[in-house]
Amino acid sequence: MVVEIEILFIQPFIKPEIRSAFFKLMYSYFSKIAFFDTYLAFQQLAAVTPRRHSIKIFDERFENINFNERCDIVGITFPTGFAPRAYEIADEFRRRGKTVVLGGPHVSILPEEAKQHADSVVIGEAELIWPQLLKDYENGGLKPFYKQEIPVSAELIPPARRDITAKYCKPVARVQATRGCPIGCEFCGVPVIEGRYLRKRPIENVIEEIKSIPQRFLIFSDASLTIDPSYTKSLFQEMKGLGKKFSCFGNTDVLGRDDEFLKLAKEAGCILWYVGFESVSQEVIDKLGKKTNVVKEYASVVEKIHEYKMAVSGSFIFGFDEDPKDLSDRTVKVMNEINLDLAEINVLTPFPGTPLFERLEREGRITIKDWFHYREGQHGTEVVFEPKNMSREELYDHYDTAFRKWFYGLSSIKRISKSIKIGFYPSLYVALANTFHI
Ligand code: B12
Ligand code: SF4
Repeated sequence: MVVEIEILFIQPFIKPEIRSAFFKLMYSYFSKIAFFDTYLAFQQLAAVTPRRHSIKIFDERFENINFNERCDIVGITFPTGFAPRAYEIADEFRRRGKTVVLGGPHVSILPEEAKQHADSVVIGEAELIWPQLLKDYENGGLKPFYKQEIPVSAELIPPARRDITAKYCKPVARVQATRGCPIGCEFCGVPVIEGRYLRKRPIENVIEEIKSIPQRFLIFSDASLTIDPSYTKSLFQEMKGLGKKFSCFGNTDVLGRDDEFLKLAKEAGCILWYVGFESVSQEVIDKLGKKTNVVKEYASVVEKIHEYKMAVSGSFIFGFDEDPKDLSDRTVKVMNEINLDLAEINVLTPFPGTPLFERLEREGRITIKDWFHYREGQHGTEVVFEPKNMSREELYDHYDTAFRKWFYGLSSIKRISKSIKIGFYPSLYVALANTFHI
């Protein structure tokens, strides 16, 4: 029997009633601008969904969920910080008799927790599992858990179906060429979720997909495009002439040294590199296992990327055991000295499944397990563990002080005006991101 399943995908955001007044204002007036892209998870699931089934989507960043929407299966994706909201949504749909399926980074680590709010839980990647789950549903044999035991081979990752999010009219699209990261930094979920082996999609598949994307602006969702420089160089070579502008994640070792890599990136249309600098202390870097980073080279890395007319967004984390007492002053000073165009400051967050979570749990230092606070610096962030050389309040204060020093006052304006030198698109992005703090 051929059955049409009505699928409703939901991307949860922050509970409407706990958004602060400022956030509500931001949400109602600016969210459509500030969040300029849609995410890949459901676009990938849509790509492997048989065409006879229908798909609708609610991204709670852009619209409220209609709990009366007609559907058979509700699929929800979320990272840890959004779990409480996701479970609330799941429970509500189940009360209304819908079948709820949960997937994504949080449930892949804690499937038993997720199962309390779902009819079925998908553990790991779903390109191969999702079609099987739909078949089982059609046949009345939905299983409680589905698990992708070994990572999906890169050749089997299909081009994402972006038509399912077309109603949001976003100017930027996401694309992914590789999955996995072998570096294994203690705090990071990527090696846990995508594995430590770098899987590379065939370049022709990525290029075909990019050609089919209507948006001119792209963001690569790859954890790092510098892990295999020769693969990425070939990808960039093929992107030349496609007329795209893009941003992507990369590490300091390659970006600080490989002129050919940077030249090809620029020619391919790269306007911005997101770089995980993490800390201005080499002791911290060594301890967390980020083998790519040498703190005294940070300034020359940024200079080199600027030389090729691309902007740099640096990411820093506050809360490591070896962090000094003058953490915020010292970090913001270095951020300014190395000439970053943009920055992201995060509070160290032990996401379940990471080596950091396991260590802090062993040491009895995790004090909050309400997942709502596992946000690294977004609205609702708290320090969820006992830091070593300062109190939780002092750590939060360092984060807050650094955030204010970096974003408020004249410093954003200075960065925006300085970035004019690196060209129209990079400086446009720098202006937008400094203004909206993204
Ligand atoms: C690109 C990216 C972003 C982008 C886009 C976010 C997004 N949700 O796609 C941006 C920059 C906006 C972002 C923001 C954040 N991110 Co982020 N991000 C990533 C990254 C590098 C890739 C995500 C991606 O696109 N993967 C490709 C897609 C196809 O894979 P996927 O989402 O896992 O989905 C697959 C499966 O999981 C499964 N699946 C997923 N959902 C569902 C649902 C159902 C129903 C089913 C059946 C299957 C299924 O099927 C998909 C296909 O195989 C990951 C690291 C990683 N490699 O996972 C971190 C990661 C997901 N992010 C993380 C975090 C913490 C955040 C932030 C909280 C950071 C912050 N301080 O703001 C926010 C949260 C925003 C949000 N609501 O998602 C953590 C999550 C850890 C955790 N346990 O929560 C990760 C793992 C990185 C890390 N630090 O360890 N992120
Ligand atoms: S290099 Fe980046 S993606 Fe890889 S483990 Fe470290 S933080 Fe995660």
